[in-house]
Amino acid sequence: MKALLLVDLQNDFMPGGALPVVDGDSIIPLANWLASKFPVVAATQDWHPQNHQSFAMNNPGRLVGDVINLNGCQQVMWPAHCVQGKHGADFHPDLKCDQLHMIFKKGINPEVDSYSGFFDNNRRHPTGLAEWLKKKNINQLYICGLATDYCVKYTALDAVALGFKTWLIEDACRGVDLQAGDSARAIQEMHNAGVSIISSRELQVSMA
Ligand code: VGL
Ligand code: ZN
Repeated sequence: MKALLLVDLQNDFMPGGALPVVDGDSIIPLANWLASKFPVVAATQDWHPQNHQSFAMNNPGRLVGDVINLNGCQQVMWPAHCVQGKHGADFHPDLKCDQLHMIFKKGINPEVDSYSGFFDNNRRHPTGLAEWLKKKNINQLYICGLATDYCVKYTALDAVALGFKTWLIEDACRGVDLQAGDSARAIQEMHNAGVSIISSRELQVSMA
């Protein structure tokens, strides 16, 4: 059984948002089309409390882009983003949320970030996504969304590690690219770990 996972299609990751991904909004129509083609569709939602320790503003003296040690994890300092209940944490207004069967919130613990849709970065706390997919007999997972080099990457790496046959729908993702080339390197890393990289066109052909 196949499922589609839409990663973090939220206002703050769109142009004009707090942590904007270039062209992030351009994948929304594709995400809506993909969601209409899959029998099972889930989404992740970055969902931080105001005092989240991944925010530079909560670490005096730290600037956005700095890397700190946060409770044993390497942590990039981000602008405050996806704060629970705020507009920035909402899904893009054009995303057809009626096509989502389940939403998994992550990054709720202020002391640890959660890039992956499956676990906190310290891998101690599952979000429930793996259980939910297994209960639905999903063994093939197609992933797209934002951002290629962070939440999409870690979600895909966890998916293969958990035994799902995993695809990255490459043209339905966009990256942050703090360093030039980060997204391309992330895709290579996913490929090396066993994630199949496909385009939405190839997927469309294979589904026809
Ligand atoms: C993300 C940085 C911080 C993402 C979330 O969705 O890729 N990146 N929080
Ligand atoms: Zn975040």
